[in-house]
Amino acid sequence: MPQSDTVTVLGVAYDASSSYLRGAADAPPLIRQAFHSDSANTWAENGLDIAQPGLLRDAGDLRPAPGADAFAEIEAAVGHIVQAGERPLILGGDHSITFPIVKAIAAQHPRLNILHIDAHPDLYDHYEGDRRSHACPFARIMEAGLAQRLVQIGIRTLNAHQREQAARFGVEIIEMRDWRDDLTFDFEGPLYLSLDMDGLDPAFAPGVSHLEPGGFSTRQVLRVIQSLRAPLVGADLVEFNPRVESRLTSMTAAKLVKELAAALLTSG
Ligand SMILES: [Mn+2]
Repeated sequence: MPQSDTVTVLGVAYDASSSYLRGAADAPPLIRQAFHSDSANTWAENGLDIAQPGLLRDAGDLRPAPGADAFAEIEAAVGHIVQAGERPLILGGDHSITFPIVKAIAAQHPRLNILHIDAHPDLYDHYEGDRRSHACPFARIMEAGLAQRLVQIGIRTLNAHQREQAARFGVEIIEMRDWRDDLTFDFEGPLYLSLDMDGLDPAFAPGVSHLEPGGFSTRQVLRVIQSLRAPLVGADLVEFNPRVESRLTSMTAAKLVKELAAALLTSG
């Protein structure tokens, strides 16, 4: 049974901090379309129909205007959701948006933990001179002291710089090559989950800008989401790039959104 307030879905149509390919800004409407597709139903695997009235609220898409301070707009929009006592489920957009999202959530939850699923640690101090790049959000989050713990899983692209950054910030990384399916995660206090679609293997989610083989199956990610043991206060799903592939990846993203919503509604 639901134990928390409403989950609010907000799309963030922003991909200007992508370092390689644009297109992630096109993702939110396609995820919604897949979610509402007649090919599937709205029941999560735990038996909760998340389309029941009152559980999900759709706040539409935020589409920062060129030249606007996109990060300030994102932080303000997520702040409104959190201050209303609702739990944000953000559909990206490139991964740079996680910094302003987490800023807004940490303002309400100062002892925040983060579980980050990704092929990449996104810990660059800057990427090609850009400190707001989608390769940097977790460096910004840790520098700002927004998380008491950051645990990263699915990682398979560490280089020397990012290993140094992880050591500097005390990031707990479980590299993909060390993954075991019986791992579980316990957190003291509120939890935020950031899900980069390229954490999955490209066989399961080919519609991403940075195809990185050797990742999770959809079922492995579902199991992580379904076995969280902490109060989940927010989540994002980012980096789906429909210009690379959309038919399979939009359905995979919609399935993950459904399970994330169920976890937000029922976790601790
Ligand atoms: Mn990534």
